Parts: sequence; C-alpha cells; structure tokens
Amino acid sequence: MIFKTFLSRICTISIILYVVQVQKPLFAQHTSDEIRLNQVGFYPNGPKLAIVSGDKYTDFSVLNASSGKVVFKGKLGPQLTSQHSGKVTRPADFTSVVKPGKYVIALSGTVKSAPFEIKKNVHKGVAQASLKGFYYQRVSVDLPEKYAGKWARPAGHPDTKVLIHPSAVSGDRPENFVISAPRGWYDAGDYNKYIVNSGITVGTLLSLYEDFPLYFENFNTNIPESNNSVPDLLDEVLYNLRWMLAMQDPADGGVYHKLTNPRFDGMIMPDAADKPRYVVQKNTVATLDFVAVMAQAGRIFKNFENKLPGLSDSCLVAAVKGWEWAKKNPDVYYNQNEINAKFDPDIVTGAYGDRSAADEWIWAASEMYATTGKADYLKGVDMKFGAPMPLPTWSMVQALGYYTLLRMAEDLKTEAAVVDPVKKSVTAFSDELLKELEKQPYNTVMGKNAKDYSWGSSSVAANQGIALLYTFKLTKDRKYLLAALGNLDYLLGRNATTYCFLTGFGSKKVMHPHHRLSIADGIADPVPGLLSGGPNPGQQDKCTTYTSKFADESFTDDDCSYASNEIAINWNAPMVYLSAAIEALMEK
Ligand code: 9MR
Ligand code: 9MR
Repeated sequence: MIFKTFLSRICTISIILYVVQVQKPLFAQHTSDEIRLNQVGFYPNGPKLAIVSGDKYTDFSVLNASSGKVVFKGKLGPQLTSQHSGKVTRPADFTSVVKPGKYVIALSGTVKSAPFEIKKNVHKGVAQASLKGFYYQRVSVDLPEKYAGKWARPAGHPDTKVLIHPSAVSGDRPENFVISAPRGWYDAGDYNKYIVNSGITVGTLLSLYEDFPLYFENFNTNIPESNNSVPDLLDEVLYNLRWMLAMQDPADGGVYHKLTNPRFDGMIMPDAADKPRYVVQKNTVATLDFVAVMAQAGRIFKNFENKLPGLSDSCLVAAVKGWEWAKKNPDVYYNQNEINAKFDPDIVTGAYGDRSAADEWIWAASEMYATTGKADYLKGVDMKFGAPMPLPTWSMVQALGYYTLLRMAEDLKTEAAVVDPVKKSVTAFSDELLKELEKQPYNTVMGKNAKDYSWGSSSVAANQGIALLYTFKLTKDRKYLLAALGNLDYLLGRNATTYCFLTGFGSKKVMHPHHRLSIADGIADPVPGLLSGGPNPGQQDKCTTYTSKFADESFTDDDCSYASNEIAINWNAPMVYLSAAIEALMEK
C-alpha cells in the first residue's frame, strides 16, 4: 500500500518533471562545457570573446536566446595550445554583436552555450555582490534577514573576552589578561582574524574608493549602514577597521599578529563556536600593514569628519604609534613553529608568516607620506625602484605603496625622482604581462606563467587586472583596460575549468566552497559574492575529487578543497576593485 502510493508519487513527480523540462527553452538543456566565456555577459561597446575547446569545429553562430534566430555567423580563429595541458582551443569573436539582449553561442544544432547578456553596466551586480560578500563575513553581529536574506544568522565569536597568549605578553598585559577586540571579518573559510591579511584587503578596498570616489556615491549594498551618508564601501571597511584598531597594544603601539582559536573550529555555524580566542605575538610585518591601513584611513575619513567625528584622528594617531614601534622593533617576525616550541597552547591556524618587512616598509612609508605630506617618511626606506613591481599578495605589498604614490603625486607635488620610477615600474609590469597575449589559449594575461596558478590564483587574475588599470590611467592606452577586462572574463568563466568563480553567478556555478558558513548553514546555495580561490596544482588539501593535475585545470568544486576552492577576504577585495573599476571606466 505504502509502496504503491510511493510509486504513484514517483510517477506524478516524473510527469511534472517531464513537463517542466520540455517547456524549458531548448538551449537550456544542452549547455556545453566546450564553450568557455564570461557567463555574466558583455558590454554593448566592448570586446566579446568565447573560447571553444578542441578542434572539432570551424564555425559558430550567435543566436537570440528566446527566439533562436541567428544574429551573427562567424569563423573560429586559429588554433592555440595551452602551455599547461597541451590542449587546443579556438577563439570565437563576436564583438560586432552590439545590440543589448540575451544570446547563446552555437557550434552546431545541439552544442550551445548557456544564455548570457549583452547590456550596459553588465558587471554592476558582480561588483555589488562581491562587496556584499564582506557583510556576510562580519564577526560578532547578527545578520538579520532584511540584509542577509536566506543567509540570515545569529552572531558568533563576540571576541569581547580575548586572552593574551604567552607569546604576546608585555608591559601591563600578562598571560591570559583579557582584552576586547570584537567585529572585523572572518578571514576566509575559517573563523579567525589575521592582521596581515586584513591589511592588504582593507588597503585594496580603500584604494578603490580613492581611485573612484564618485562611482561610490550611488553604490548600495543593502547593509545596516546603507542610509547613513557615508558610502557603503567605506561603511563596510569601517566594520573591519574598528577591529584592527583594537589589535594595537595601547601601551607601546605594537600590533598583534592575529586573533585566533588555537586550532580551527569544526564545520559549525559561528554561534556554535565556543573555543577560547587569543591574540598572539606583536611583530613588525603586522604592525607596518596596520600603519599603512590606518594612515590611508586617516586621510580618507578626514572628509567624513562631521559624520564620523574623531575617527580620522584616531586612525592617524594609531598609525604614528605603530610606525614608532616598528622603528624600534624592525625585525620581529612571526614564526609559528618557533612560538609553538616555546609556548602553550600551540597555535595551528593560518600562519601568514613573512620573513621580510622590506615591502611593508615601502607601503607604510608611502601611506604616511601621502597622508602627512612629509617626505621624510620615505627617507631611509629602500623603495626598490627600477625593476617591474611584484604583484600584490598578502606577503608582498609594495605595489600598494606604489599605487598610492601614483594617485597622490599631483596633490603632493611629489618630486619626479620619486614618482617617475614608480610609473616605470608599474608600466614595465603590465607590458611584461601583455607580451604574446595573442598566443594565450584563453586570450588572457592570466595563466601565461605557470606560477600564476598559486593558492588563491583567482586573486592573481584580479590583481593583475588592477595593475593593468593603473597602467591604463597612466598611459590612456585602451589595450591595458581591455586586458584587465579579459581577466574579469577569466574569473567569470573564460578559463580552462569552465567555472564562474564568483559564488551566486554564472551558468556553471561554484556550489561547494571550503567555507564554514556555507557548509554548516543547511542552505543549498553557498553564501553569494565570494570568490573561489581557483586552480592550484599544489593540491595541498589532498582532496580526491580533482579531475586534472594540469595547472590551469587543477580545481575541484568540493568543500574539502581549501587549496583550490576556499574563499578569502584578500581574494574578494581585488574582485570588488576589478569589477567596480571596470564598470566605472566602461560606463564612459
Ligand atoms: O579550514 C582550514 C582553512 O581555512 C585553511 O586555509 C587550511 C590551510 O591552513 O586549513 C583548513 O583546515 C584544515 C586543516 O588544515 C587540516 N585539517 C582539516 C581542516 C579542515 O579541512
Ligand atoms: O592565502 C594563503 C596562501 O598564500 C598560503 O599558501 C596558505 C597556506 O599557508 O594559506 C592561505 O591563507 C589561508 C590562511 O592561512 C587561513 N585562512 C584561510 C586562508 C586562505 O586559504
């Protein structure tokens, strides 16, 4: 009896499913992994490129997605070979399709792409969502449904009773002394808060604001502060900045490395976490990152003095105190193994250990100079001009200083001897990227070098894009802007994995990021607006679901994969920058 009802239910369900399926537009059924393109879409006046894998086809067409009418027929470009996998691809250029609408690409009657859009402001939603991603990472606060929708959740990690770890003891703060350092963003898939990684993240977001202040006047992300008169971008940054301020030892100006559990929380929701939290060792690198961020914040929030009275001054005072501490303590490095050999409890969360502060000095000095106008801050710091700049990563931040020098040179009347070599260094970096672009299998500067596919490779693509945009600003040569857009296309689907790397977007979506919130919340869709780390042939997580070892394909949409599919604030920030800046620039 029960069995019969069960059977008849199955029949009804399959009939319903069948009806639903045949009523869907034909194209939705056969979306092909052979066609790789920005799954979000294209600007009417912008370049439009899809990449076809393999050598089976010679022609392609573009169809109107609802009527199926052919609007463009084209020949595929010449065959290209991936330096990573040896696999061949052919480009499909449909730049001449300019009319806004929904389209699909077809290689044959049945081999078609998913629908995509051509429209103005096509990446605005991407920019807003990737900034909103930070809201979902907020620590110590409830996320009500009004702002968080189905991802609403109660507060976790109050961080009002944080212990001084024995490695962090000094002055009037003995071991297990209690301090309060609430708020901030969860770093990544884990629930800890790290100053070094917050540094590059906040620096990138503040630079975005300084580079495009007008664009952010009307940029709403539906956060609790949306109705105050401060741009949402700055409100979001402020949520983390207030935590960072609490990480400075008021007695001497030194800054703790991180606020962390001894070991990672399990795959639980934040409100279920109950392990003790510690601040650990003050050090030079963390302190200089803090100085850079506070100096920049002090400069920016000066313009919001009536809305946020005293904030700018507090930031600047904190920056100066940190600078003085670093001058007195120029070579204290965080070495987790050494600390664990000496102290208990052992700390085994993210290390963010960096054995050189040379680049942090450049960044901190540049921001201190830019805010105070005192060129003395640059004296005695080796600015390492003369070579192409290294790409920003959490452990290599001098480019952030260079970007600020470029941005502020006119206001500060910076002498040519300082700013000219910076221009050369940034441009040299971009020119190196652009070499042989036409030979690249996905027509992106991303992935030209195997080392682009490091842990968090998506942030490499985004940060390369940012460098290209600074070069565009310097030279006015559109080739840099278009190459930056090419890296955004990469992140949104024009890549060898076939995935769109921003959660909540694309037709081939990332569904299982290594992200405790998304794993534990019981909701099928991951928290949206988070950038997956992307291909990383290191496969340090030893997940068994990778299907390829090739650098450009070494990605698995599996929550076991912290080496290829975690999310992190320092990867999201350049995504916000790249997508918002491209919107601001392509609008013109
Ligand atoms: O969840 C952790 C992730 O945030 C880190 O990036 C990663 C590397 O430090 O580590 C993850 O934690 C794993 C730990 O390293 C080993 N045991 C399993 C943990 C969860 O997958
Ligand atoms: O982004 C970090 C990457 O460069 C390192 O190789 C990796 C292993 O140390 O750690 C990454 O950072 C993780 C941090 O240690 C803990 N939170 C999650 C971060 C992203 O995976």
